[in-house]
Parts: sequence; C-alpha cells; structure tokens
Amino acid sequence: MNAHEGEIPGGTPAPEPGYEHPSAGWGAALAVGKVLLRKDGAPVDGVRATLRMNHAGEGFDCPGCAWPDDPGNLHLDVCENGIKHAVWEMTRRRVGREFFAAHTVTELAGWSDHALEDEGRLTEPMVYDADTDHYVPIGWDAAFERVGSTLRGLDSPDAAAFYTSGRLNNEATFLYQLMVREYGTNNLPDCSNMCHEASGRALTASIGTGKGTVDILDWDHADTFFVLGVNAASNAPRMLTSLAAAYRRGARIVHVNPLVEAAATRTIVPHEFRAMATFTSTPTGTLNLQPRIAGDMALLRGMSKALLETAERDPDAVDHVFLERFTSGFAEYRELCRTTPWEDLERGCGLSRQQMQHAAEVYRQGAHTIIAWCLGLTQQEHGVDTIREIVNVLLLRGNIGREGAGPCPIRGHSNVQGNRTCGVDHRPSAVFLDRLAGVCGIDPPREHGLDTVRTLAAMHEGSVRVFVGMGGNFARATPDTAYTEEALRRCELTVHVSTKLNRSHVVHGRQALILPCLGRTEKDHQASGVQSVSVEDSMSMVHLSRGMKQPASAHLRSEVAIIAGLAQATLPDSTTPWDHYVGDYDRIRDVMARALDGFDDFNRRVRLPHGFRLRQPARERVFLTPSGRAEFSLAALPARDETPGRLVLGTMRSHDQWNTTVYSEDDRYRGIKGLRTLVFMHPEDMAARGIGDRDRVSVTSFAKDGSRRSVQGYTAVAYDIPEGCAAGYMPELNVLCSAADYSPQSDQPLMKHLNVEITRDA
Ligand SMILES: Nc1nc2c(c(=O)[nH]1)N[C@H]1C(S)=C(S)[C@@H](COP(=O)(O)OP(=O)(O)OC[C@H]3O[C@@H](n4cnc5c(=O)[nH]c(N)nc54)[C@H](O)[C@@H]3O)O[C@H]1N2
Ligand SMILES: Nc1nc2c(c(=O)[nH]1)N[C@H]1C(S)=C(S)[C@@H](COP(=O)(O)OP(=O)(O)OC[C@H]3O[C@@H](n4cnc5c(=O)[nH]c(N)nc54)[C@H](O)[C@@H]3O)O[C@H]1N2
Ligand SMILES: [Mo]
Repeated sequence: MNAHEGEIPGGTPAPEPGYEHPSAGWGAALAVGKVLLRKDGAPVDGVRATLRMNHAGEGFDCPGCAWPDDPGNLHLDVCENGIKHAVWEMTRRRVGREFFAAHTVTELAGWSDHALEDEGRLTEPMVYDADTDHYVPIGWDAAFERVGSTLRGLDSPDAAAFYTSGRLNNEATFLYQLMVREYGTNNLPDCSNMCHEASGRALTASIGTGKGTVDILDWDHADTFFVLGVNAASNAPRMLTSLAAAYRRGARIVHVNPLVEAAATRTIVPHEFRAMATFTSTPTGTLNLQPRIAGDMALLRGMSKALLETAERDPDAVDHVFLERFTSGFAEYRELCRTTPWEDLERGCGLSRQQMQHAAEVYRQGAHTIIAWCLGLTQQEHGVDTIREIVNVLLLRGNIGREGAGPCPIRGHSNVQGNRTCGVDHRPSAVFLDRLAGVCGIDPPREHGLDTVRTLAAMHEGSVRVFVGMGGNFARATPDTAYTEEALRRCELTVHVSTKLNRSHVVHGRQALILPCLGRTEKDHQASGVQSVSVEDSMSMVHLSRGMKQPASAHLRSEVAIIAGLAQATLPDSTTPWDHYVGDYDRIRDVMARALDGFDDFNRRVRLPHGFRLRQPARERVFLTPSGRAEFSLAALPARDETPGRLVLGTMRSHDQWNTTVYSEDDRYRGIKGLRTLVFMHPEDMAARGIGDRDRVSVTSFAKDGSRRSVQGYTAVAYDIPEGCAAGYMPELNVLCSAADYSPQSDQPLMKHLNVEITRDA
C-alpha cells in the first residue's frame, strides 16, 4: 500500500487563493527577485554571493539558518530566505558619520525598526555624546579604552554582562568567553536563553548530552518524521528539500502545529529550478495534527499510551531489547501512561483519542523515525518536560543511536549551537573550566553567571551596569519591551558590536558605543592573509566559512579583532597573546583544539570538504547520564489555566522577517499583506467576543504576578487555529511578555504562551 493513503487530512492552509498550491516555488522565486532588485542595485552581487553560499569548503556559510549542507550533494541548495538574509547584509547603503550628524538619537528612537536597519551598514565606531544627543565618531583605540577603563572601574566583574547573538563564529566566540572569564565573570547571556535552552536541558537529562543525535544523512534514511512546532518553509527552508525527498521515497511526515504551516502542504524544493519552471511541486507532509498551544506533551504521551496498549497484543510494537539494555525507568513510564486517562490527554492537547492512536500507529509502522522540533515546543512553561517526552516516545522503539532515527532540535541562528560548544554558557561545567584554565593559563570564576532574563532584572535593579552585545538586538529580542528599555537606559555603559543600526543603539546607557564589524559575506584580511572562520550547524557539523566581498567600509574590523581590542584594553596584564591570535585564526583554532572537547586536530579536520562532525556519544548509545542509561521522564502533564475568557497567545515570525529584522509587512504563506499588528484567532473565539474578521482589537496579557500589559488597535484575523489559541508576531508582541514570566525548567521567557484577553476596540 502506498504509505500516503488513508491519512486523516488536517486543517486547511491559510486563506489567500493562489498561494496554497504550491505553497512555495514561483512565489518564492519572485520574492527573491524583488529583494535582489529592490536592494539598491545589488542584484549581481546578490546572485554571485548566493551561488557561493554553502559550497563545500568554499564561500561563506549561509547566515539564514542553522540547517546543514547535504554532504552527499554538492548542488546548491539555496532558499529565498537565505538569499534575503545575505543580501540584506550586502546592501550598498551606509550609515556614516554624516548620517549621525544629521539625526539626534531622540529622533532616531522614533523611527521604526525597519527604517533604522534599512539605512544600511555601519561604517566606523561611534560614541554617544550626551551634550548634543548625537552619536559622533571615535577612533578604535579610544573606543576600546573607554570600554576597558569602565570595566576596570567596576566594583566587581559581575557588574558587567556580555550578550551573544548566535551568529558569532566559533573563533570569535572562543576568544569572547576567554576574555569574559579572564576578566572574571560567567555573565554570558545569549539568544539561546530564549531559543533552545529547553532542548539542551531536556536532552542532557534524558540522554546525557545536550544536542540532537541525527545528521543530515539520517534525514535521507528515515521513513517516518514528526515535525513539531516549526514553521519550516519560512525559518528552515532547506528542510523542505529533505522532506520532499522523503515524501518521494514513501516516507510519512507528520506535522504537529496549531497552525497548518506551508511546509505541511506542498512545496517546490529550494534548489530545483527546473521544478519551479515547470510548476511541479512535491508534498512535504502526509498528516497534520493541530494540538492547542502547549498541548504537545499530552499528544506525545497519548502516542506512548496507544503504542503501549498495542504492545500488549503485539510485543514488537516496542523494542524490548533496547529498553532492557539501554534505558532506565521504562516500567514506571509504562505504568504512568496506563494510569493517565484518555480524557486528560484529550483535554491536554485538544485532539481526539483516535487522532493520538492514529499518530501512534504511524509511528509504530515506521522502521526509522526522526522527531524534529523548534520554538513551538521550547518557549513554553513545560518545554523541558515536553522535549523529554519526545525522547520517551523515541526510546520506546529504540529510535536513537541508529541510522535514520533520533531527536533533532532545529536550531535558529546559524552558529547558535557553536556558541555553546565554544564556551558561551552562563552555567559552564567544572570540567570545561578546568580545561580552559589549564590550556589558557587563566583562573576562571566558578559561580554561575546570569542568563538573559536575569541580566534584564540585574540591569534594572542596578547590579549590572555595563552591557556588551556581541551582535543581535537585545532591546527588541527580549521580553517586556518597556522594562528592557528601562534596564538598558539605567546602564552606565552599553556597547554593541553590530553590522547595522538597530533599536539597541538608540535605547542606550549613559555612555554608549557602536562598534561596527565585518559581516560573514566579507573578506577578513589579517597579518597572515585572508582568514576563514568556522561555524557549527544544527547537526553538529563544523565547517569553514570565508567571506568573498570587499568590506562595506575600510574602517570595519572583524569580530575577532574587536574582541582582542576590548580584551587588551580591559586586561592590561593579560598573558593571552591577543594580537598573535588576530594575526592568524589558525592559532586560535590550535588553542581551541586543546581547550575544547572534540576539536582535536581542528585546523586539519575543519578543512576537509564538509568539515567534521562533533562526536555525540548518545548517537553511539553511550548515555552520559548518572545511570549510564537513557532516562525515561515521568513528568506530570501541564496544568491548564482555565480562567474563562482567556486565550493562549503564541508569538512567531512572519515569512518576511529575520528575528528583529523585518523586511516587509507581508506574510505570504499565511495570506497576509501589509499588516503586522494582527492576531490570528479562531472564528468561534471571535464570534464569542463580538469580533468580526479584520476588526480592531485590544490584547491584554496577564502575567503570573498579576500585572497586565496591553496593545490596542491590532487587527483580528480569522484563522485555522484551535479554539482557545491565538497567534501574532514577534518582536512587536514582546511588549506583552512579562520579563518575570519564564519557565522554571529552562528559564526561557514564555514567548509562545501568553495568557491574554482580546476585546473589540470601541
Ligand atoms: N527566515 C527566517 N529564518 C529564521 C529566523 C527568522 O526570523 N527568519 N529565525 C531563526 C531563529 S533564531 C530561530 S530560533 C528559528 C525559529 O523557527 P520557528 O520555531 O519556526 O519560529 P517561529 O516563527 O517562532 O514559529 C514557531 C512555530 O511554532 C508554532 N507553535 C506555536 N505554539 C506551538 C505549540 O504549542 N506547539 C506546537 N507544536 N507548535 C507551536 C507556530 O505556529 C509556528 O509555526 O528560525 C531561524 N530561521
Ligand atoms: N516574542 C518573541 N521574542 C523572541 C522570539 C520569539 O519567538 N518570540 N525568539 C527569540 C529568539 S529564538 C532569538 S534567537 C532572539 C534573537 O535575538 P538576537 O540575536 O539578539 O536578534 P537579531 O534580530 O537576530 O539581531 C539582529 C542584529 O544583529 C546584527 N548583526 C547582523 N549580522 C551580524 C554579524 O555578522 N555580526 C554582528 N556582530 N552583528 C550582526 C545587526 O546589527 C542586526 O540589527 O529573539 C528572541 N525573541
Ligand atoms: Mo533563535
């Protein structure tokens, strides 16, 4: 029988006609064309850059997402959003000293985020001049000295925090954490505190190491996929290539998402220009399940329950040999599933028992299953429990540590995984610190540092007075916009290493610096010649990236050079050879090879055609847990807030944005044009509140401490979303996220779980 027959159809895709079929393809190609043409005549450069992205050993790593390159396939797998992302960096527009002379910071603070970034690339270091309310030029050495003297003047190194956005390459990351620890703090908040912290903690608890176990070749071998809480067509478009190939070989692909996203329907594979030309598309899903927001754990447990019921008649439904040899806690888990009533599970996820049984049956029939997930699962109160439940499901059939099977978190920023591997971690292990101390001759602090939500609170109360942002847009990416802005304003000094102007530069401390850096597409010249850097993708492959373009300005420095400059100004007695490292990045890699687990022979292995894969013990069924086995999790199902009238709202990205960078107000696959201040709602929830489609509404969120936050003048859009749920866009809706509302399991802000009331504006 064809594996695709007999599935339960899911909901229907987004309304707008003309887009639902195929859901990518010419629409995507056209959008790329528009971006390439619009960006002030960058089309030729744009195309050339794109053609060099993601090439074995050549060119730069696509900054668009962390999806791996396919080593079996040297063809170019480009995607609309990767091109947009690279081209956005390659704009010909510049934000030079004339620009800052023409606009006060107060004026710029009134500009939209889009308008700020659209001004183009930063060109030289700037310092805030409070007397005139302008940013004015400053030399590099003076800028470094300003930071160094302020940091040296603090009572404690813990009065400074050093943020990282997940774009920073491995070499710069290593030097950054070295500088911070040599200075004396572990205050290393990063974007992953808002992203996949839950995944790392869940996987560490369940299988002993905090990363996924699958690689891209496993995606070629799996016959069953569950894809939860990710909008792949927009945020990891190259995943569609793997899904389409899987569909063609008869694999089953189950999408679990309150919204039926474009990837759950049909797509044109990003690199297949011929398919685009002939309008052929391939389905990338065989079954849609639409749980309510935060219902995934109940659904997964329901799948286990159904599978275990089947196993009473058919012992082969579960892998007894694997369970016996490699796991701990199976008997208790089986009992937990047996005693959990179906009604609780149905209430928990909003799906029927039959749907859960059907999903379990799809799972049972597969020989090799991958379960992938992203923010829909992680930015939840019970994110860690939910991801551990994914592992529970996988363990039942031995779907870990063999070909075509395993857990697969879909990482966000192109090097967010590498940042953690190379030491950006506010909770470093003693083993990591001991080795760093031995190799680098420093005495790193042992107390844990602050993560993102705790840094916000500390800046607010004044215990952190210096904020350094190594990339990113802290002011906008974090929860509770008003609170965050106040926190930044209370700092004595804010420093941002950036490529483009953004909100974090205009919401600043008493003193403020903007330090402009090279982008990933640009040539990085140092004493020994043009340098390459390395990154680690979502599946633990480390490979080189080398920029090809002339830098946007002759004054730009690489992130490596900027960190070295900051370090020398801050640590005058340092014995770390900072200049020596900047002169040739191979020297940084040599020390990383000694300091970091898995990086032996780094310089040679990173130059292999596709780089090398970091060892993940769980992939070999070596579980570094206390029991030495994979641990079943026995967590209770999340309780639900049953306050009448409340909805649960999740914030997410549109198709036409990159985190805090919004390219346009369109969201093509969801049928939205020219509108970002919206909430997607179920028609029944709208009717119950007297709200018509496209009516103006106010959204009020209720934080755990009882505080309320509101937005007015939003537009309600009727959508295929489960009753009781709503959705809207980040970063705008961060105004509704209380900074105090984070998951006790992961410390991640609850960006996909706001308790809200929605009313029609008068
Ligand atoms: N083009 C582009 N690419 C990107 C980014 C970008 O902004 N633009 N950002 C990058 C980054 S940093 C990251 S972390 C990733 C983010 O990639 P995603 O995780 O896809 O990001 P979101 O847009 O937040 O979408 C989350 C999805 O979760 C679903 N969801 C919400 N609540 C739930 C739930 O309770 N259960 C389930 N199952 N699903 C739920 C939403 O419907 C939505 O489809 O993408 C990376 N790639
Ligand atoms: N409500 C809500 N909030 C969220 C999320 C959500 O789903 N909902 N998602 C969260 C997630 S997953 C993440 S990862 C964060 C994102 O948080 P961040 O990583 O802090 O934000 P970005 O928007 O990716 O940062 C954009 C800026 O990075 C700078 N930049 C670009 N390229 C480079 C470079 O090569 N080097 C340097 N130094 N700077 C560069 C540019 O100046 C640009 O303005 O947002 C989080 N916030
Ligand atoms: Mo992210």
